[in-house]
Amino acid sequence: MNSQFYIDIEYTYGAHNYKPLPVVIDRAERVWVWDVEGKRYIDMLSSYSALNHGHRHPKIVKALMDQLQKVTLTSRAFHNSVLGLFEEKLAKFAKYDKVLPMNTGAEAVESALKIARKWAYYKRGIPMNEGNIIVAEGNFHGRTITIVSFSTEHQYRDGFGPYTPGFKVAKFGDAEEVERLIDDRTLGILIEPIQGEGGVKVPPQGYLTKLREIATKHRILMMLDEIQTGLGRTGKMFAWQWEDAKPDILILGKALGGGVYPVSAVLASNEVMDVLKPGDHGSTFGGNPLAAAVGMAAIDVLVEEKLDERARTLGEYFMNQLKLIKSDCIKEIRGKGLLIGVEIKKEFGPARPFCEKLAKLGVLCKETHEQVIRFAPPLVIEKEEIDWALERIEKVLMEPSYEHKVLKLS
Ligand code: IF1
Repeated sequence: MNSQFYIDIEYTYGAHNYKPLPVVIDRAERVWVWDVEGKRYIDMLSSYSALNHGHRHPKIVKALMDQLQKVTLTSRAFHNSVLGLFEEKLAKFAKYDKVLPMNTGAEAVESALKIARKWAYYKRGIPMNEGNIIVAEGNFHGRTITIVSFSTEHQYRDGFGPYTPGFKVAKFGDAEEVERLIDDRTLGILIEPIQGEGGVKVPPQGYLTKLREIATKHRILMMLDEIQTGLGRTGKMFAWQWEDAKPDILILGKALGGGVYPVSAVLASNEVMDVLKPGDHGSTFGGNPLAAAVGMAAIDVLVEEKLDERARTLGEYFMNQLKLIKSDCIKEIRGKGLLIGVEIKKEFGPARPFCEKLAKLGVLCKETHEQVIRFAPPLVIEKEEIDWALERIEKVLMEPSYEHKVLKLS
């Protein structure tokens, strides 16, 4: 069967909630994927930073295969011989007292909101069910109804009301506005250290530190969604480490599953996490043996292969090389570590056609919003592989300048 066959049956039988590039991936290894015709591509999206370890990392695949031979699912009605080891490893790795194991990022975000609210009503004296949480304009935290209730992106909310109340929106990067919005019902702040979907928006240096100070001063919870920025992506194990801004609640997902299994988690102190009593919250698959085994291997590989340092040094190299490309269509190049966005000037059209041209040349990436091409390769990428991609990126970014000049002259 050829690619079109797979594209057609997906279109016939699958919901049309995505418009994928016309690439049908059949096989993957580290940073490379092959389509059904055997054409090779370099993966510069990493499934939105879920593939920090690369495709099918041998140590992570082995952990999954070994656990498959023992027990895969027990529910939390019983204990299992892996979960506690994973919780201990993750708690010590991220330096928190306790871990709530979940599956997807949105589930972890929802769980964090529930924990924060319960803490506010039972520990902080905020009147029951009257709390509010401050979020950022341009936020992306998942697709549940509560989460899209505080999205500022029309399409993510349209047709999904009525919406969950209890959220206030502050301009991203503006700590002073956050403080102005705090009232006697405010219980927390939920922020992405860098807004991925928002267009790889990096806040001013010091923003996270100011949020940390404000949260401490007003005794409200600082919650950081590091589902995309965490686990080495920005050049530190956690993006908050670029400043002195350790959150009260840390939310992880994506790469915690090593690119082979959905694993997410909420981390907090005993004082915060202990508001959850047996029966308060749960999940069929949360903390299952496969997730725990893979989660432990994912943490081990991050540390053993120093994937945070790789993201820092290779990210600097990638960013500097991109900045040498003298293309008229580039408005800005921004990001941190191996989370990089190239913003295209509006007069050169949206970013999508650039991604389509790059795919034809064997480079897989994705536009975020209209104008930004996001480059986020696996952190195991080699410098030579970045160079391979850069050759093609430069070719595509230089093309429109030529076309644009020719059109302008004519
Ligand atoms: C889609 C975006 C990225 C996330 C952050 C929570 C979640 C995500 C910071 C939810 C998930 C994914 C979801 C996927 C596309 C992708 C995405 F474009 F949607 F926004 F990465 F930027 N917090 N992001 O980035 O985690 O429930 O998906 O496991 O929904 O289209 P999830």
